[in-house]
Amino acid sequence: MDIQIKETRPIDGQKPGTSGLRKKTRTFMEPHFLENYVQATFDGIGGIAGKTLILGGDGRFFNAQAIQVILRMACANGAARMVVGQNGVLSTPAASNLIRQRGADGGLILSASHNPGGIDADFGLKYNGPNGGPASEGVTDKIFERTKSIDSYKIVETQDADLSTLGESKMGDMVIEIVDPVTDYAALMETLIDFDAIRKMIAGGFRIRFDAMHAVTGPYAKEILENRLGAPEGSVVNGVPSEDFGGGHPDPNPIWAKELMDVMYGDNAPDFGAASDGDGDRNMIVGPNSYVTPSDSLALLASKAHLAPGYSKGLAGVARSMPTSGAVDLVAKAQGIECFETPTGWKFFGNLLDAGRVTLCGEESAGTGSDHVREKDGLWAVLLWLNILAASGKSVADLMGEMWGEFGRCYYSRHDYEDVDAAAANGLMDALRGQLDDLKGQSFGPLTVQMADEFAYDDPIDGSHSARQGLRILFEGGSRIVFRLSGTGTVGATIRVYLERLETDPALLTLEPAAALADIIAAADQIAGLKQRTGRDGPDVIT
Ligand code: VG1
Ligand code: CO
Repeated sequence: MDIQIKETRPIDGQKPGTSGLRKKTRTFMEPHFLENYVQATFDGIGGIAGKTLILGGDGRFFNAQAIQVILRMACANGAARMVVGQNGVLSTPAASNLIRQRGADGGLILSASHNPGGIDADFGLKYNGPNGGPASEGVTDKIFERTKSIDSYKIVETQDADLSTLGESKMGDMVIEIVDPVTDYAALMETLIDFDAIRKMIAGGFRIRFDAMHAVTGPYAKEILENRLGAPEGSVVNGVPSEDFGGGHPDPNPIWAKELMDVMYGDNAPDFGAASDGDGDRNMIVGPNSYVTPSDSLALLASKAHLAPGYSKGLAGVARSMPTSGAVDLVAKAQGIECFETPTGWKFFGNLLDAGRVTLCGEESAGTGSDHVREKDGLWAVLLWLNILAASGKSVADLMGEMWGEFGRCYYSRHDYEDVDAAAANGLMDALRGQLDDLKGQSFGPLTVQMADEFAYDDPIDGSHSARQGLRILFEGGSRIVFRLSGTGTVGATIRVYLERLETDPALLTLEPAAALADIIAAADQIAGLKQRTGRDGPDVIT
């Protein structure tokens, strides 16, 4: 096969963020943009000659085209085998599972996750290592370094591979194996979750509504919830994936999954509602009239996971990202297990999971997962919830009420200021960083600052150090504000403000979060000058 060496030059802005490289789709489609990044990835991981890689994406616009380019480059770079989801589709957790199950050398996942899709929206690409998890910072740094010096890439000229027919074919010496995206993932779920118990609950009239948001989980949810667990057809809605997610924003939160929220807060609501994001790694859980915050969901799953067969021996430990609420810490303390606080992004959980120190982990941004893969996993969280509901016979609201009664309730909210001028956002963070040392002892309304710092993380397994992971302000009594800049956006800067307060008074466990957090919200503005520096009246998105 004719291997071509194409000349190229470094392209600015190919630094991977929280979860791989995310850019406007049109940027990814510019000459050499994708090719440069793919070659830099191959070079950054020490070449792919003789290796087996998993390849698939969330099916958004440009997915199939990009897969063809990656296959031709993988062939030119000497890969032995590429295992590709049928039609180029794999959910992120399913890709992670395949890497592990096949003992592959790694994988490439094409996704911009919860960001909208389409030619005028977003695209993304990331590399996951042999453990199935997102590349560590050490590896992404190498990839980024390579993007700055790259002068050529390798590609073969050949016709497009057939991505639709299951089975093996060849491109030069490289084997291309097309696999069903759902089969292995569904089989894995059956080993962890009590499908019989859920089937019985559903047969008894328990109603589910799963909103796939026109994204990748549609076929997974239909197979598992409808075909295997017997939920009536139509329990999965928006279940046909589309290249632009039906023109929507495949982000499972009360704002973007409003359709589901309206049903769950309406008359005759189903017993359980859930949604997932573009690439299937996030989840939203909502009972009739009771939305569960992701931080609370993590805590609930940690407290009841033993009800599912895959976790019947209990948990080794748990981990949460720093901005995630402390609810799970309280559960871990009660169980006498370790609880780790990591920077934002799933890559930081990998070492702890690999070392067997934690079984469950999660983030406030609707990501929950366990050691069954090395990504967060939306449908898995939904199934674990269903298992817990079936085994306990309780409702979502009952479970949450009991948990708050036992540990107190961590009122929690995240305020996002999106597409802020980058200089203004950096100015805000720099000014705040400069003030941190002086904040201690200062009062803002009824709140007095106990401690303020910039979060840094020393990985307890490999000792690597990650600096500048968010500014946090702790108040006496345990309330907290965290400020950080998003690392997944594609335009301007997004400032995230995370607000949290633990309430233990039994009479005050059912307040509106906005009311419960009012003093903290006011303090955040006073301390950081959010309104003044962003020129906004308030956040663009509150979750
Ligand atoms: C966001 C979330 C973070 C999550 C990341 C990837 O990152 O806050 O918790 O791990 O997205 O999730 P950031 O840097 O924008 O805050 V996904 O589902 O987009 O892969
Ligand atoms: Co995602």
